[in-house]
Amino acid sequence: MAQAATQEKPAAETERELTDGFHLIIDALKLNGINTIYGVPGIPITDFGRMAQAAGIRVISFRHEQNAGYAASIAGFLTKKPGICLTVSAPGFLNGLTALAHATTNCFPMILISGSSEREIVDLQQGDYEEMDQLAVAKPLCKAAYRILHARDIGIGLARAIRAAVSGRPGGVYLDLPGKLFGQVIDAEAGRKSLVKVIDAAPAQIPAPEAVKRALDVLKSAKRPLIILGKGASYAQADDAIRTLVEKSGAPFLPMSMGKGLLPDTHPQCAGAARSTVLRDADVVMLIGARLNWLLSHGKGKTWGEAPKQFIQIDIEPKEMDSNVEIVAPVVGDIGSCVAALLTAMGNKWAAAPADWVSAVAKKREENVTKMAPRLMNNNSPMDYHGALGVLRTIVKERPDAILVNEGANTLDLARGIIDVYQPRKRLDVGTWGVMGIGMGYAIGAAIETGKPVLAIEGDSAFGFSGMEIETICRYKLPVCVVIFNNDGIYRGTDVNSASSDPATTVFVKGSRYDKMIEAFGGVGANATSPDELKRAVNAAMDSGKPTLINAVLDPGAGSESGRIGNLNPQSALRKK
Ligand code: OXT
Ligand code: ADP
Ligand code: MG
Repeated sequence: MAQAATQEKPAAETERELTDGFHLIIDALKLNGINTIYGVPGIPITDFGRMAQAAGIRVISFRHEQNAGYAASIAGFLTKKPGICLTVSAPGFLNGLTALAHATTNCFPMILISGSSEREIVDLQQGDYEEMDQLAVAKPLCKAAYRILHARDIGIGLARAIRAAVSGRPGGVYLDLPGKLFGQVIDAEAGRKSLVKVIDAAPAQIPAPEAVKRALDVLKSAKRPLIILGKGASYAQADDAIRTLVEKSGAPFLPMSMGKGLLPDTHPQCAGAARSTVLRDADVVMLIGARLNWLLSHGKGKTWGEAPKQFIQIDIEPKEMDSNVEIVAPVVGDIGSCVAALLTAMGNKWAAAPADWVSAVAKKREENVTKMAPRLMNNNSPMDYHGALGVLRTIVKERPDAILVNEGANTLDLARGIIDVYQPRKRLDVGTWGVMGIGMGYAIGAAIETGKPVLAIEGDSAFGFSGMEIETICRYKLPVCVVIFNNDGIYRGTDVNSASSDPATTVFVKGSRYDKMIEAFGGVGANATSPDELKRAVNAAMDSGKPTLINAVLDPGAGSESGRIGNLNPQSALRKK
């Protein structure tokens, strides 16, 4: 707080306590329990970052705003509070915008706060430093976008941003702070009074009793019920109630990628290893926090088989219902309230799912698990995916508390199936867009927010999108172990360009040693050429908690085009067979 001190003013006024935009934003964040900011400094927010740090907010400074944004987005997912990303104007803002759009797409609460240039110059397009109408650019890519022009509106502006991010379906919010705002001075008492502590930011949304009854009537009629648990169910933090519902229903459950761990993948009702079977044969499907988008083949077509299906859907967003196929029993509300209402209405006499269906699914699951088991034991050098993932699977089993971050194509798809997850919100990955680049941002966000060790399993291409942040990991001494599945390229390292001396579009420098990169910043590097070496290196990293990067040498021929989603690649009708 500053004291007004101008000789011309009367005495009463000179003693008036003043505050400014810088301090009001910091006070407003703290008042609302926001204690961490992820960002990159520069004009006009450098001093703001310094002051926030001095005021006790943790300010994590990145090398690129996109990674700071991904960290903020996953902080939102993990904590149910908006993750904050702070950037400079135009280019920094645009770098952060991908992550904001990603947060919106994935239903994670996040606020992108960007400094911006002088409004008068921007609006007349007179060429200011980093000129851009950021508010207009952000609007289509987030839930809400606000600009604060006056220091007295900071409290209300931040309250609006918080509410928009976390209430209803969570998502990204943009908050535009023109450079001039930070230095605006107002009376400190008036400033204090203008701040808003948001009460009940994400109010419970209780489902209608008739919707609950309708859903249970449909579920009761099922001969082959299935429950699908999506990342909305993980986000909801209604873990015990969800587990009770699944167990009471007796139905097989299928976790989506980030729904894994709500119930352990080793749970007897888990149908993760019988995915095709349950999607094809189920007659009633209850979706909890999962959309019928591309990841579930839109609820129709070959994946879902010929047998007629009835869908029950639990979601906070009413417009999600009937988005792809008819939902016969929509239950609109927050998952915690919906599941609690379902459990109450089920009572104590609920008949568990038919035994023949449950045992048919279990049989299929055991067949698949047994078929896979020997492949996970191989000690090939160079490694294949199964050999490498076999040892990582055991390490995660022994350390269920660790958070797994995962991206790539084959590295992603095979790790998702092979590595069992035992606790909620322990698997973080590419999400709804299948985006490469979340890796190091997620790893940093997860380590900062939870204090738990992080194991990031990265394709060599995927890692490249955020690789520079290993310096950030070393700088903040975070317990992150990065394992790079190095098969010399995107999908594989064996493509050849026969038209010129340029390398093929999907291959990288052969035999790269990514482990050397982290050594430049004082971290631990290791090169692993066999599953045994990989196991030793990862265990050492997880025991020490030191920032570590392991270059896991994979056979360049291992892997298939686009992993498990090669079918989505358009084919040229003119391509020679
Ligand atoms: O039931 P069936 O018989 O069908 O069997 C299933 C399960 O039952 C069974 N299963 C098991 N069996 C035994 N034991 C266990 N425990 C078990 N668990 C499961 O296994 C099968 C398969 O199960 P799954 O995986 O559950 O089922 P399925 O059918 O695959 O599920 C369908 C999907 C759609 C739900 C699933 O596939 C999925 O979630 N997919 C997500 C895919 C995704 O998002 N991919 C990322 C994008 S790919 C591509 O776009 C890439 N790019 C382009 C790019 C991107 N993305 N972003 C940006 C910003 N720029 C560019 C790039 C550049 S990937 C990429 C880099 C790739 O190279 P890297 O070097 O990084 O990686 P590598 O490939 O490793 O080289
Ligand atoms: P997945 O990719 O795991 O299938 P999606 O991202 O497609 O999951 O779906 C998540 C769904 O969860 C979204 O439709 C979102 O509206 C919903 N959701 C998120 N949080 C809650 C909540 N607290 N209560 C109810 N629904 C929620
Ligand atoms: Mg690769």
